[in-house]
Amino acid sequence: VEQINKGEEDQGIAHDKARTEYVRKRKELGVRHSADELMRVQQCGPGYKEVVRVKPKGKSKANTKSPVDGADLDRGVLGGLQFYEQLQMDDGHWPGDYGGPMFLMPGLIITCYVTETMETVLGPHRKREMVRYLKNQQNPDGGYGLHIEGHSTMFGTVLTYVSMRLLGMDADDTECVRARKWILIHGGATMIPSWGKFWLSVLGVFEWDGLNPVPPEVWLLPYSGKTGIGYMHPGRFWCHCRMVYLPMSYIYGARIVGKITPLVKKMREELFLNPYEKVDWNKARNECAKEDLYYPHPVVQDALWWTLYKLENLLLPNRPLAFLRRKALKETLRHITYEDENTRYVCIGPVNKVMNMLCRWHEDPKGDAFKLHATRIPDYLWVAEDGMKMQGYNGSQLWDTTFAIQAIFATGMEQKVDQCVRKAANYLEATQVREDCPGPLVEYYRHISKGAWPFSTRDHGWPISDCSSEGLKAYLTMEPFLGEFISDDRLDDCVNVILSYQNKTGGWATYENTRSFPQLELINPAETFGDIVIDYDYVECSSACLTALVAFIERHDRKGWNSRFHKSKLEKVLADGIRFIESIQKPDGSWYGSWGVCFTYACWFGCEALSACDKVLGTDSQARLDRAADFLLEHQRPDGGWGESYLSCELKEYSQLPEDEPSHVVNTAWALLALLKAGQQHRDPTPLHRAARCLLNAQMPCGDWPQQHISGVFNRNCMITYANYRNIFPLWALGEYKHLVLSAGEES
Ligand code: LAN
Repeated sequence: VEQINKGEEDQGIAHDKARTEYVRKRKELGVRHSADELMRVQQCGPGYKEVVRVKPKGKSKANTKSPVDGADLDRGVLGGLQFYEQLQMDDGHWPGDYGGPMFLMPGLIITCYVTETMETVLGPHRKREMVRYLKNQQNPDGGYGLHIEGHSTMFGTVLTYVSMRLLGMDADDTECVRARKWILIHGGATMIPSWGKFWLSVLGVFEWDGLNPVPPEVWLLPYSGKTGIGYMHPGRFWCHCRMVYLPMSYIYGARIVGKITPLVKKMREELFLNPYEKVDWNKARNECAKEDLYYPHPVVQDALWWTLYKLENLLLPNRPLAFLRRKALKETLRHITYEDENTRYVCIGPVNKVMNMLCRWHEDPKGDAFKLHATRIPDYLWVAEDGMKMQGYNGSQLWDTTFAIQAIFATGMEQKVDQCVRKAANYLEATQVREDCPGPLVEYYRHISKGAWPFSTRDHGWPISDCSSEGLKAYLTMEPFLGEFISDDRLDDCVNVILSYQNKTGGWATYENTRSFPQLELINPAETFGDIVIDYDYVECSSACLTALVAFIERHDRKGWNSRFHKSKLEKVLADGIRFIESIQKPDGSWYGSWGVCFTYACWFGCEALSACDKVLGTDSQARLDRAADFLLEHQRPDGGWGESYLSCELKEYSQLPEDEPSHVVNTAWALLALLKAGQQHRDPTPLHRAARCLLNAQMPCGDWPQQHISGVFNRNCMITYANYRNIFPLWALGEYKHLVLSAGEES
């Protein structure tokens, strides 16, 4: 026992040390914020005017105590609406850049290279734009980050280097020389994290021996919770983790490697400190650059990999357990095929998309599956002013549309953009998932989907708790204006999905219920990501579900109850849910956000949930709301806005943007929305006036708002762009401000 305790203590200390070192390094490197110009408006609708951001002339001062002038406010809101209306697509959604991560496109490029489809799948024009993007994203020190705003990492730099070479750049091109220098100074490519080792092995510039095992045999383990081991079955993992390790284990198990071309041989010489033949692959298995280390492996994990590494010898062709490997490859391919067919070859995300494509090529290079995969590559590509990138998903279409709808109605000017509203309704209606995946669902570890809304498109179709909820809320917001256009039955289906998602804790996770224990995080092999192994409860998801149920109850109360679900049942769900939200409110009144930057985002969700449940259940939440408001007010900036750095997400403490930068319109809007929900207008409206003024001051003459720092995040450490947020949230917040503050003023 003493030994175990000591082991855990050492492990804890090692972890803490690595973290401290990481934080120190982070600060020392300074934060590189990509220039506004690089991130500027991507969407050009008819009438879009390029407007240079100049310091606004004669704008009103942030520090006056008076409310914003009503006419100014109306002008800003209407201008914002009319601008945003122009960006809408005919099918009713708003397209937008969903880039940010830098580790995605290399997977695509390597897959195309290995499958010899660089010219057919990508072609000269895309390749040229991809080169432009990679050149644009280089950090001043020559390296590349995990995401566009991040400090240089081995993961970003090596994968980008390899991509540039595969896209046709010469080793002597300036960008390559500088990137290579960064790599060699920081220890060479053996220091790349495990996901990078994986891609390099596929390409043939790394040896599979230098990678910790990803055995497909784990898919043959029993799933049942009755056997303790069942809780480690990958079917219990967070779906993104599961769907990445699924094809990864197939590719690892089958040891897929592309042709060793002259270019590959050159890269073997370019990336390492030693000659390739002299690299110590066994040592390389556990190496990782400290710039990349967000989640250092606990000792137990290294022990586990060591054991599996030894076992691997028995599983290779012509060894005693080769039959097991064959069986496991067959089983994983069955699941890969299921995922392909049930997402119409879009796949759940950009990582498994290209890995699945590689697996299906390996299965049959001339087969239909591989061709169908190739046709859905463009779904992930986006060309912007900085070049062509691979997005973090096949887009955020449905998600943005639900928020856009709620924002438009918050302004009270929906009649002025009538056509736009109707088109958005059309997208919402068309995107609801109408059927479950083919059964038996448990055999494929899938949750129900019937009635849910996905994050992007109906073809993608994976159901998500908060997308379903925001979809339902958007519908209920529009119904009084447009009349019924989704049947009661379909709304009930959606509620059914939402209820099915509630965990025993009372909270809600993302795509599925939580299926195992947080201790499973000990075997998270991805050094760059935190909390990826199981699906956890989140304040964002829980709040969206609660507020959707409240809106649903209110609708039926208004129209006469006509639902499969009893009100009392829903109230019980709300009571459990709000207790969960309360339980994760921090002592300082805030919540930590997992999918947006960060405390401002989460406080908005927290306050929405408390205030909505208070209305229905009388939970007496005012003291909690006041605490959340106090937290936000503490971080209001001199210009009246909020500017939260993405470092909040990594460090889990509120981090301000540098003082000399203007506040961020999206953070400001979230904070303003949260404060309004918390009832700040009844305590002291001055901070609200200042925030509203800050938003109006930042608006550009064409009605757009500037694209500032990146607003989205996943897995604690990687950032992702939500281009639509800069339009949606200022409109929403100004709309609510107008109703709650100005009308209150008029009444009094
Ligand atoms: C998303 C995008 C949407 C997001 C919200 C709906 C906003 C959130 O409230 C719940 C989580 C979810 C669904 C989410 C989870 C993680 C995703 C899928 C992403 C951020 C988009 C990209 C990211 C995915 C994991 C990226 C691929 C990288 C891996 C490490 C597999």
